Amino acid sequence: MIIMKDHEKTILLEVTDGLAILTLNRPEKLNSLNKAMFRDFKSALKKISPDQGVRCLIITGAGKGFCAGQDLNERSDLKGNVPDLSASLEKNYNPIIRKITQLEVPVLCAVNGVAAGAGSSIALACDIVFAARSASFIQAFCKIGLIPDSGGTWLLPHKVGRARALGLSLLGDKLSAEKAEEWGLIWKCMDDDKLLEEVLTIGKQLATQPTKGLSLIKRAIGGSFTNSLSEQLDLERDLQGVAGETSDYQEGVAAFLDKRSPTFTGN
Ligand code: LHQ
Repeated sequence: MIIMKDHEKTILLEVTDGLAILTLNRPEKLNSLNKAMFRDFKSALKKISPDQGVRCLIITGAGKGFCAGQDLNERSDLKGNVPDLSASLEKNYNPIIRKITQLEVPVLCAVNGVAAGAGSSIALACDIVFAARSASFIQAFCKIGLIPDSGGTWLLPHKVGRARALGLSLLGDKLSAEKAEEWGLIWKCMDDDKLLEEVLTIGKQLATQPTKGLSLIKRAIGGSFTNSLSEQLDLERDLQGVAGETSDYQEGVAAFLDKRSPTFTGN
């Protein structure tokens, strides 16, 4: 029997009253991603769905960093060998980004410290990104001859536009959380000692909301990046049709008319 002590688990997952908190847990290496962590990350994300009682997810990091991207120690044996980075993206990073963006619950990110390389992409793939005032975002890829990956070349221009995406990616400079908020890269930055408490309050609230409706909002907003206005109107028509069939819609209207607070089940 293998007994895992908490400090040996690369990912911690805690679910309380529909709110899941996923913590990247290799604090001594700024939660950089190694093989064990990919395995545990993917397995934890499989547990996040309304069917399994989860109605909101918070992703954060243990210790002083959020995530420093790929664990470069796993690349220490390169010594002239040509690594297959495409395979690494296909097997590990891309499935994680796809999964996070396709989850049928709101995903909040509490960026507690530096988010570098793929660590930045993971944070930016979440639906609402909060960051501690002392946190920063670094497109570290260019410093080691790589391109922003894990969605970086899509997420950055979509969020901050071409000029800023290129500046960040080609220079690899540290972007402060305050600047990230000012540029619209993230939703909000907060005082360090308030970050987790405030994100938890928002997460608990979201875990009581009409989960199905929220997941449809995510799909609609997601669709807008590739749709024309006309296609988007069709998508809204279809998704609103689904939203209108939920019991939470019935409850929302009934509660409004009764002048009481609604009790949503997520369905
Ligand atoms: C680390 C790391 C790290 C191991 C800090 N690895 N130990 C995808 C496809 C396939 C392959 C390649 O990559 C990718 C995606 C990517 O993510 S590529 C980008 C990889 N990440 C980086 O290049 C960032 C490297 N780290 C840094 O530049 C700095 O550590 C930052 C700016 C993030 C933080 O700097 P400091 O706050 O000064 O912290 P530190 O450098 O002192 O780090 C603390 C410890 O964490 C230290 O260990 P030590 O044993 O010396 O105390 C670092 O070695 C370790 N660490 N990042 N990525």
